[in-house]
Amino acid sequence: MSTLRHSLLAWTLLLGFASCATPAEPPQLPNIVIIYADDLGYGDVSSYGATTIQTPHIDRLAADGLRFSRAHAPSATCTPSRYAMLTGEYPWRQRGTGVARGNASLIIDPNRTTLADIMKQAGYATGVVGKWHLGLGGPEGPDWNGTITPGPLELGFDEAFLIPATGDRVPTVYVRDHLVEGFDAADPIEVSFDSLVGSEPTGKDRPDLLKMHPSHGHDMTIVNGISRIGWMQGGQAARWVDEDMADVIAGEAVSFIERHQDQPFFLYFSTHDIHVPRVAHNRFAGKSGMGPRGDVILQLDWTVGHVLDALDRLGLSDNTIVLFSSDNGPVVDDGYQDQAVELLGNHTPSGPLRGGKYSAFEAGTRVPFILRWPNRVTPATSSALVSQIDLMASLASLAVIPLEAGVGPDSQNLLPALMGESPAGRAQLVTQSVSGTLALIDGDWKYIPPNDRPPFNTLTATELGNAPEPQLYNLAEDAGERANRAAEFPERVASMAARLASSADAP
Ligand code: NG6
Ligand code: CA
Repeated sequence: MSTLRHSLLAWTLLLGFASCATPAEPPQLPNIVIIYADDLGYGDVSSYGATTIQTPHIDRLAADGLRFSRAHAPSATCTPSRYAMLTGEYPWRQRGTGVARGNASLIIDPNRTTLADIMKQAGYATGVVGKWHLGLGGPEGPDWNGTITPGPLELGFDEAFLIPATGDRVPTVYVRDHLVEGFDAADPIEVSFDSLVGSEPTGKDRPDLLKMHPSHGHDMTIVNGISRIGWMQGGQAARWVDEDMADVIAGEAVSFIERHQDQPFFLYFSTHDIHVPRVAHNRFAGKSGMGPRGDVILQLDWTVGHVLDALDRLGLSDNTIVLFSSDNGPVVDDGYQDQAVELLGNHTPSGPLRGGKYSAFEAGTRVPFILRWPNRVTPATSSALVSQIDLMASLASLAVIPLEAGVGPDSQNLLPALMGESPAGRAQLVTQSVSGTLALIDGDWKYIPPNDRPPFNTLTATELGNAPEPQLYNLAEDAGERANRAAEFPERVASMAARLASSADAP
């Protein structure tokens, strides 16, 4: 409460100085809705150049807001990107921030100040809906049959409705606040990522029971005709139906907005789409002509439209920041035979960029990023270099909440860039690939240090960006990272290598 008063006082003082008058009321802080898509590539939406698929609702955001061409997820996979966005700390500074198992413990220390804590301090109602994938529970992991804590409610969120890990990982149940939604004590849930539990069929043994077959991995317990990563038994009544998931979580997101429409609210709405398994509702199945991957892009676009319509209906659009982005770049075959490769046609999920999900090349982390706030932000495009890791310091600045020392150590206040008031973003940014390769972007230049890790993942057909020699690209001339300039610019290579090494040592 005292921090809330502090924030309001700061606003009053700020406005008093700015207008030389004493405003009766501080202006109401904008609501904030982050719509965080999963595995959506730079080239997967029509406002970023896709032509074979149309995303009119996402495009509506872009037309009415700021569309960034050089915005990055912190990492090329989900868990580390989300860790960094919520903590403002580069994920590679902390062990255990790689892709989390479905029964992982909470990987963010509840004593840390998170983005949600900052928003709460500023007086916001805070909620998270959708994919979590940051682990749940203490060191022994989540108690699916009891109180699941700590989790988002211990990290500054007032409310949570979660897909605990991913759609392709067990347990295939939703968690509301501290409990499995629809839990029945007579049918307890058991989960393992080490060995079979219970007697339910697996994709490995009973492929005849599958409606979607794995292409690699994903051959354990079958739920809703789809085999998953990990084994589970029990919780039958609580299990989700993949086809209904977009409707369920979009409904939860709108419900949160409706219930908090009279106060500033902060909603982190994290979609399952377009992650595997790609199982669209009947309204979208077969509609894209590109198979399930295209269909779930249409479903994601509907989801965005559903939220925007709710804001319009409630009269909230003008003073709500809607930020749309993705947790990492695109992948076509991510482990299920869903015809994504066969039906891709001319569509290029990574747009003009090289690589994809998992990669150190640009398409691993450079993602769509659109910010709409009609009351303040003039529609435009921006080429400022920004990262989702910067939301913490930037939104803290917007809400006039000072960050204490050590909080959000890698987050930079880029509010002027995010508001379209300055063309300048970060001077430099470190990105992370699934292999752990760190790359440094400095202005127009990108440096990937030499390493012996695999250059290519044959299962996902991804160029991982690893090479035994140093790589240096000029992104302004060569966004597709084709011409390695390292031999021409040895001094730049040496200086970027030194800076990358020192940033890896200390914040
Ligand atoms: C990989 C999975 C992939 C996906 C990824 C995490 C296999 C063979 N592949 O291990 O399907 O789940 O993890 O994706 O199991 S993320 O977007 O949540 O980071
Ligand atoms: Ca992802």
